[in-house]
Amino acid sequence: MKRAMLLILLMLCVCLCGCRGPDAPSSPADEKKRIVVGFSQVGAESDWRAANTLSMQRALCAENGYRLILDDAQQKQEKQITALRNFVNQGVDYIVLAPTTEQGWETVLQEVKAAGIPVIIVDRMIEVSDTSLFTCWIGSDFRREGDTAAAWLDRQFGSRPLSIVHLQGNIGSSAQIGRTEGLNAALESHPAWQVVFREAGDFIQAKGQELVEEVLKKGIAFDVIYAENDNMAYGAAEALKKAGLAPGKDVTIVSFDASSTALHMILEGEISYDVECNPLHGPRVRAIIEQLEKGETPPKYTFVEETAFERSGLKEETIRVRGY
Ligand code: GZL
Repeated sequence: MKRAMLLILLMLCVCLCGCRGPDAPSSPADEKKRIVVGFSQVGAESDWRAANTLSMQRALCAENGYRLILDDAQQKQEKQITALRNFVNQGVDYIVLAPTTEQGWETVLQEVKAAGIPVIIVDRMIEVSDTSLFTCWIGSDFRREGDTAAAWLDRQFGSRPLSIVHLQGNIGSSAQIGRTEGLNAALESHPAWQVVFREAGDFIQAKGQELVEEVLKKGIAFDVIYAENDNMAYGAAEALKKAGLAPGKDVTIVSFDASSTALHMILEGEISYDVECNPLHGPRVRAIIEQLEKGETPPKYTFVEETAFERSGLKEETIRVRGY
């Protein structure tokens, strides 16, 4: 009898300790099962960046089996380097890096490689002598974006004289390098085009506005503003309006990113052309991690599909469906 009682008592203990209802809060065991991803993000400087961050958060969420550790570097590479070192110390499973600039990653990526943590580069490119320092890259062809914008300028203005104000992104970032190269190539083939002002606005709206206010104050004449992202284009349009000029009428604005605000400005006639830069890397990064988890090898480089927008053919519905 005593033995039977003991047995029942033992089974009761096992049951109470071992089982959990379906809706029990996640235990440390569950927490352990999640894939931990350290994401070093450039910052929060633009609509594009906000959409990119949200895309990553939605894809690498707890419901999908991830724990995302997001670090905002405020556009400073040194903060990203610190973040990568912290991720190594935290023993994350994967690192996703959206690099501020192309140079300066060798040392810290050597440390990450030594720790055996795969690195996925998103958005902009990095320049490293040893490409085994990162597993794969997914992002945009920025030179093609610049060429696309320059080709539109050619269709609008041909070989007529053109004075261009060029608002650059962060100097040394792939987005700035590629978009600037595209314009420079067009300047080579259009001798009557000239850049009358070129400064870095760091992809920030306030700086875009300040630079155009500076140009207007100096009395520099110009026909076109080539803004390397939408937020600088918003600032530029604001500066023109404050000076009594009509963006899209008195001055043509060409921009990059194609965020929803900018596309509405196209509908309103303020921005004339906008080259898309797709920020929705979250699902792509998740697919890459799931490939790696299965021991598969993702492509080393993946360029995302992108288009461009102007007034003709653009509808409210297009903007709504794109959702960012
Ligand atoms: C482009 C991205 C750029 C965007 C800006 O892929 O790196 O950085 O064009 C953002 O809006 O700040």
